[in-house]
Amino acid sequence: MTHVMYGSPASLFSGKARAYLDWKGVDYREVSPNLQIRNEVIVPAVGRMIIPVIELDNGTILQDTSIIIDHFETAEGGPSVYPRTPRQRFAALLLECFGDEWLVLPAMHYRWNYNEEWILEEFGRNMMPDAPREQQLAAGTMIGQQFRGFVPVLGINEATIPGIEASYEALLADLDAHFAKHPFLFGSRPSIGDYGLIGPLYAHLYRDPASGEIMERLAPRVAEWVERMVKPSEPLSGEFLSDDAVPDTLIPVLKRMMREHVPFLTETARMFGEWHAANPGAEIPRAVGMAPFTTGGVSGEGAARVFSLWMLQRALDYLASLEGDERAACEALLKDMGGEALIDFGMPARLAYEDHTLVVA
Ligand SMILES: N[C@@H](CCC(=O)N[C@@H](CS)C(=O)NCC(=O)O)C(=O)O
Repeated sequence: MTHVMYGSPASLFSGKARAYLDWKGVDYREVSPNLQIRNEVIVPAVGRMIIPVIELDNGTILQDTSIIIDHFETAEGGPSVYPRTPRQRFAALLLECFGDEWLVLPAMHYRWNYNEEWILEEFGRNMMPDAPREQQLAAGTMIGQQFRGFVPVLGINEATIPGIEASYEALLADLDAHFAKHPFLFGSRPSIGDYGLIGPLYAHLYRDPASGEIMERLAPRVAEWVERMVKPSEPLSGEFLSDDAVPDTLIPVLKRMMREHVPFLTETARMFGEWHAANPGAEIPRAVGMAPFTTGGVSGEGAARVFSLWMLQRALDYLASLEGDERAACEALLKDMGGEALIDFGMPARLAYEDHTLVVA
């Protein structure tokens, strides 16, 4: 028996998990979840409908791509996507958080404002491959409504769209310059940071046709990196750069995270602290209100998602584990990227992900 991944070609986080599993050489098959899998496997095990979900060959269910990746890193051994040296590892964890939690803005904007009809049909094709087109469109529209509903909640609207597009186009230019010099973020091996970025940059921003045309036109080297990521020609190969080098070409990308994402995370943390003080022991909600953000010079408000803090905590835990020269090297890197706010971030409560749910540890 092999492992099963319940996932879908159009899903952001399925793309992250799939790219990793394929590079890692994991023996698995991917199954598109139908209603029965949803009701009999995913919802009973996870408590809600979400993909990707992995069912291991021993029946264990894993959810959350970071948990899935960490499971196989330990279970399979062999070359790792986690750099061993401090600056690279810390920067890679930051970029995983940035990709997973911040680049959903451009991903969802371009999908729903440039590819809506296509994606509704695509959802339908995945659900009922043999049905006539009209029926596929009707089924896809039902599923699509839920995801379309996330768009305003994330803070994507007429006022913020110009900023989201300006920021995304500038990010593409920065990444295009980086990939002119390096195949992956930190050398010739993909890192956990590459897997964070591939989620949004594959399904929504490369595979959706109108988005893919934009990426090919503005940043062809980013499109080539996407192809290297999702069709690894040599799994388990490559090296991270020597001497713990973080390429200069990544500094603008990290600066963007510090400038746009970190203030939003800081406000999310403050709001979560208030919520936690007022609701001790209560189940953690997905969002603790709407927090202000600025992207591409334009300001808006988006759902303050507690999960984003758990992703940031992964990077901050690593920083906290370092001492002496190693810690000093990471703090110097933070200063280079304008990330001093992360040195004493002050997470209001420690978070843990237990039984597929966020809890205060
Ligand atoms: N952080 C999770 C996120 C998974 C996720 O958001 N999956 C999306 C599809 S790409 C989903 O199923 N969303 C349903 C929902 O959020 O209600 C992970 O890394 O697996």
